[in-house]
Amino acid sequence: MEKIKSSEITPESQYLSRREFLKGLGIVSASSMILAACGAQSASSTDIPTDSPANPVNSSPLPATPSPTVIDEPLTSYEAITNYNNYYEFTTDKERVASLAKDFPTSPWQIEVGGLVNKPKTYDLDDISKFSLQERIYRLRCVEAWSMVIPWVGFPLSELLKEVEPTSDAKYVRFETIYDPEKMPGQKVQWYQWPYIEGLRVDEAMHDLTILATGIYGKPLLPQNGAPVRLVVPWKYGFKSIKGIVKIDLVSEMPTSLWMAAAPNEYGFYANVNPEVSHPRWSQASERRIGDNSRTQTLMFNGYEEEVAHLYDGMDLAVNY
Ligand SMILES: Nc1nc2c(c(=O)[nH]1)N[C@H]1C(S)=C(S)[C@@H](COP(=O)(O)O)O[C@H]1N2
Ligand SMILES: [Mo]
Repeated sequence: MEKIKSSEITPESQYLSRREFLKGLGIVSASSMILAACGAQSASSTDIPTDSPANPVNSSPLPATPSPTVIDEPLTSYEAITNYNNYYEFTTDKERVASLAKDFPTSPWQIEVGGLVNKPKTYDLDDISKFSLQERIYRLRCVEAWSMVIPWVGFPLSELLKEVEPTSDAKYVRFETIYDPEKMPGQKVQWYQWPYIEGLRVDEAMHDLTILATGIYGKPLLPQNGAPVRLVVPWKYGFKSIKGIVKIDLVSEMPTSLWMAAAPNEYGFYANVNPEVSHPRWSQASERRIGDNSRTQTLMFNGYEEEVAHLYDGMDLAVNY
């Protein structure tokens, strides 16, 4: 396996010129320029480890346009993002997911998209690579009250959904993870109803913040982060962001997720991050930031209130948890 070439590491000058370019388009604020200058927000220029058994960095950087959203908080290190994971298909031990998932084959891979659509289509990795990639720097807030700031690379889910043309009967999107108990030892644990299922309302799925991610820090996703393709819905608890997707169906009824089936009184369909609605067993008012272990206040809709609150107008968020 080869090391990262120095030419792949974006020098700050180039990074700043990307920002200048965005600024020209009017989508970077003055404060984010200052952050960029401080090096606080650079997905592809810092913290990328060289090759190690736990972190096989073996492919070229993904070509992505810079993130339209910039967060006034340091990025979580690549090391932490790739070594502290929830992926119950492998194990419930966050620090062992990376090693158990290391050899999980993520190519070839197909995603079957169907249900209530005019143009069902099975996507392979080549088809997926045709979507134009963007960097999206998002907070990830796990329902267990820890969080990270992750520079994803991906594309809006809406772009894929538009290709398959949902019919007017389609109200929800149902996602399914690969089922392969021989390679995913956690799937032999009978307590959970495999495969992992998640769901969104169609309007949530079409929201621009909702992406299908294929990379982190400008590198293709590693198996532990849900390679080759996983969902990222930044205003919802992390468990909604389903990994290793093989099936996407447009449906008329609200899907039952793995977590709704496992503990319906603890995990609802919406799972919007909400500091005011406690988990039955713990408060959601604050969170532990992975990396420095600092305690920070949890924000309504994980800080994306302005963008998404309107989706829930008139809904009681304590009932629709
Ligand atoms: N298929 C699948 N997707 C999953 C999970 C899982 O166990 N299986 N865990 C979820 C949870 S609880 C979280 S917090 C995030 C963690 O993503 P990360 O390990 O890439 O940070 O993935 C989510 N997606
Ligand atoms: Mo989570």
